Amino acid sequence: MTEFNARYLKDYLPSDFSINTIDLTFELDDNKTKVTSVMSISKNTSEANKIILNGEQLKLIAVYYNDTALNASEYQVDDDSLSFLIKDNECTVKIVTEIDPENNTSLEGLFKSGGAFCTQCEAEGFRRITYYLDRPDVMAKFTTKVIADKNLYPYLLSNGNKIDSGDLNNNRHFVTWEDPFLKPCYLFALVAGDFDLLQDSYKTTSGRDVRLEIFVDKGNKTKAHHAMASLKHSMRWDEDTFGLEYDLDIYMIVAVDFFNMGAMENKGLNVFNSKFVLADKETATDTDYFNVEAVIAHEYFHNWTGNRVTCRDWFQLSLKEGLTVFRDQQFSADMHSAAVTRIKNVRVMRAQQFSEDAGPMSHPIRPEKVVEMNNFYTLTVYEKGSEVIRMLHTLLGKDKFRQGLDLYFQRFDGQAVTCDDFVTAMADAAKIDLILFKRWYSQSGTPIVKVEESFNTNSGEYQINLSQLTLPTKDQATKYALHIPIAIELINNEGTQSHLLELKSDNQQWRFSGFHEKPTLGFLANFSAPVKVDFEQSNSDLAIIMTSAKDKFLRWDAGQKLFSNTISQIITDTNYQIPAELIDILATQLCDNSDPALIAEQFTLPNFHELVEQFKPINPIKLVDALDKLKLFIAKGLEKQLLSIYQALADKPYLNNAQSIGDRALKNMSLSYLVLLPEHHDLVKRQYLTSDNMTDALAALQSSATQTVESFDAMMASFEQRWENTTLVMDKWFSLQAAYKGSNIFERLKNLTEHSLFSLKNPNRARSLIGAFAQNNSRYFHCETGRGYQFLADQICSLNAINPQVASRLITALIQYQDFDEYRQNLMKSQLERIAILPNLSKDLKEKLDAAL
Ligand code: B3K
Ligand code: ZN
Repeated sequence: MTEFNARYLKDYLPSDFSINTIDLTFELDDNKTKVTSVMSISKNTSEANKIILNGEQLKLIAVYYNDTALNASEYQVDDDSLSFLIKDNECTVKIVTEIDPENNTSLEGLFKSGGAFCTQCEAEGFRRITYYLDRPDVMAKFTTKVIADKNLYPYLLSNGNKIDSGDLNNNRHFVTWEDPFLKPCYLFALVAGDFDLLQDSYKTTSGRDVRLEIFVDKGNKTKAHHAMASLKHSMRWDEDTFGLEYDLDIYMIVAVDFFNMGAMENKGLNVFNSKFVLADKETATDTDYFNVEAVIAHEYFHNWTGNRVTCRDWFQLSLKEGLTVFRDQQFSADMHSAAVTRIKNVRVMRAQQFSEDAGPMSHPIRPEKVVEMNNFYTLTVYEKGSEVIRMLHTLLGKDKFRQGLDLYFQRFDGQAVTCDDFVTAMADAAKIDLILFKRWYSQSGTPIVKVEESFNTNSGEYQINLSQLTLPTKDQATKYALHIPIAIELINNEGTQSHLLELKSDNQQWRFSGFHEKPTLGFLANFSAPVKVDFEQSNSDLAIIMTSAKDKFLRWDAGQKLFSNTISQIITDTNYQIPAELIDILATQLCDNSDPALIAEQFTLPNFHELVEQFKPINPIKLVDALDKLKLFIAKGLEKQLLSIYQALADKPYLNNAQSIGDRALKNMSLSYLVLLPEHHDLVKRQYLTSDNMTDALAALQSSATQTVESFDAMMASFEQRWENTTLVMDKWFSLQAAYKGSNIFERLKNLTEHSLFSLKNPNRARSLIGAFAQNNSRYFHCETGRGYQFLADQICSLNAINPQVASRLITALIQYQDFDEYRQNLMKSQLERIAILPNLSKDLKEKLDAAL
């Protein structure tokens, strides 16, 4: 078994060498692409003599030092490096390598997606293209010449501005690109293919004209308009909000079907998973529209937070990712309902990040130890990282935050820096002390904040005691107190007060006076910190918050708490009768028709994963049963109201605006309850048959999959026939199949993996079946026979050889076995052990298995 070495943040050393310029030439070929790299290299210290370049899966053809070919005794080459002596302070090195893009199923480096060549270099994929100092603090000026067949690859793209193009022999042509900005190699990109092109332009506030180009597969141009509009909105928003303008004359986006993640912010040439570009009403849901806009914005915002100022080393990943997620979340909140956007962010934290933070791969937002960097593109680095930036925003206020960001760019534009540099800029601009706050960067785990309150009727004084505790995690035994901003509301008849409390030690008290009766405490308004709250509140207090809090997040959260309290009772007491007052409380929320999207969120129960996090270790089937029971209780109790809401909205025409999107969310929420009552199954079928948009069609099918509605298979067959040639829609079809709640699910899964359109080589397709099953079909994924775990493990074993990154994502559902009862822990562990003995186990899986077993 290969041993993989861990790398540590504490071992960081600056590079001995700089690469000042790199001129690349690609002669594209499916299996033998020739890459010629000419680099001007200089020494950073006079002691430096041997350069060690990173390189993997490369065939070395030749190395030249100042134009003289080195012979084999003058360099050393092994599986992951090429090294030789650098005798001069400045020199030129030329390296020729050969690579095989067509057989590159890992989708890192240069690979083929459909008929097109494209690249993915972050984090360490450039070393699969050529030998290089593949680290983000080595920044060079790139010039790239791309040569390929003229008919197959009419578009030849790379970063920056096009400076030359022309014809060559053998029906080939070339284009040369020059990127005027220094950049690390992870931001390098190349695309060659035949596409439809959507063009537009944008004028920045300072008057610069920018050409906007979106490249999509032939026939998909009409589906690129939403992405283009989203790009222009993002550009405008970043100018208005942060004074940040785009800096090149051209911004290109290419959509490809084979992609490991969402998208990549390469300078001037973003490469996107087509899922986050293409949208029209027939094929994309309202959620897809939202996500396209958010990902387009995210990658665009990286141009400043990521590209202009980048990371010194990969341990600093949250420097760019946490900050950019925060920026895209703020953008989405400004474009849509701020409350609903915030609720969606919080659900991700509670359902997924909290469990990552408590699981075997627990790490701080700035990890200290990494084996495979791709394993650290996590919810912790991204989403919790964004929550940390949001806390700074809350503590500093909007204006000081902006001043801090201005200072950050003023100090570090064009450099590769650290999270500490960022926080220091914020502290200097706002003139506040953030020393304690920095602990959020180095401490993993989710703090639990315990709330105790008391009221003195004689003095009218209300007191809150807060204490914080972070439990030990796999990576860190000792935890310390953090600086936690806690927004609260004190709700009473005389008017609600809002306060921001700064909890900085293990225990702290606050007193508020002048009350005639005890106020109701709305705790953690807008989810002001990524913490768990330990606070027993009565149903009547929760009901007050649900109707009277000023902060909409608090209203929603009180409802969620009411649901989870009820679920907890159902689980612990099999004879528990859900109180009828729950229906009365919920009924009041249905009457408020000001924000339909928010009502839909209020009626969405905390999901399985959020509840596991609260009740672990737990028998998952008991939890699924309790959720089903509560849902049915609500469906019966509010049948009339839900039906009348449904009927009032059922035939409204499709529009793509906030009101219409909210109406659809409310209607489909109602349907998800009504479908629990067999007498309403016809609604589902009718909606599926009459819908003219994917949101409604999918909602009908989803309800049918989870309730095994009789017509499910017939509807799915018609759906398949209609969409078999539309890749992104077929991904939805596979996900619906995976969510099916019938006991023959395992036969169905087997057939699905043998379906002519199924392939593990396409990450979206693999995730749409395997990921969706593990994530959304908890009843069968966790079924007592262990077949659910076995199915997942089988697929991971196959993916290990094909695409380690995708395999490593999917294993999350198995490594968090501590969340479940002992019986299931053992079943899950035995599957993990089976994966652990695979020959050629990838570094990605090995790191996670070592942590979990
Ligand atoms: N920076 C990329 C993610 C790269 C992931 C590499 N495994 C996309 C993004 O966060 O915008
Ligand atoms: Zn990002």
